[in-house]
Amino acid sequence: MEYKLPMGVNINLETGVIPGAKKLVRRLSNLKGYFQDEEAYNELLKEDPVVYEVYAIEQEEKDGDLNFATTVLYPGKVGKEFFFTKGHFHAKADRAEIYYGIKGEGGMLLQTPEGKAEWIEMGPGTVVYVPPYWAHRTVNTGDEPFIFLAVYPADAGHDYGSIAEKGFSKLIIEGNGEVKVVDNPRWKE
Ligand code: M6P
Ligand code: ZN
Repeated sequence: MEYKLPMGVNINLETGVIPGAKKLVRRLSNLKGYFQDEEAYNELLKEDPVVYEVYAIEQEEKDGDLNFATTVLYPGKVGKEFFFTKGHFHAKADRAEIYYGIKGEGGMLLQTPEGKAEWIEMGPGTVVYVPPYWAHRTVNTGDEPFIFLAVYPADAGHDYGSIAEKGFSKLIIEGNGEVKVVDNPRWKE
């Protein structure tokens, strides 16, 4: 038996950076078709801001192993809609996940394959359990970076397809200075 070696790393709690992790950057241009307000999207595209960064320590896609990653989700809006991550089902749909809030304010939007949605607010210290089969997207509803840790099975994989096409059945928007969860007018089952 060849044993892997254990390791410990310190997450920078101010910046979200995990030393030695693989860094992924998602700009607004990588989120084409995701936001409702196309005019606002095209206007902001001139700056093409970074919407989020992911620092991931990933293992081979094997049953029983675990990956972990921090996400730094920047504050901002496209029209009234707060910045969010793409959101995904797991390719192995029955794989669960745990998120842990580190810094900033936001929440998680979850959805079953049938389109039943749930919104869970997150701040520093919040643990969110993502059950098997639920798609999940995080949203920054604050005015500083929203930073969190995610721990997920190494063989979970990402299935972006149906969220990229149909989105979530709910939108998280700003209205009168408040965070509102509203029906997505473009949602169809
Ligand atoms: C978390 C984890 C990652 C995921 C990342 C960004 O860190 O769930 O697996 O990649 O968020 O989310 P997305 O892949 O939906 O853009
Ligand atoms: Zn996931």
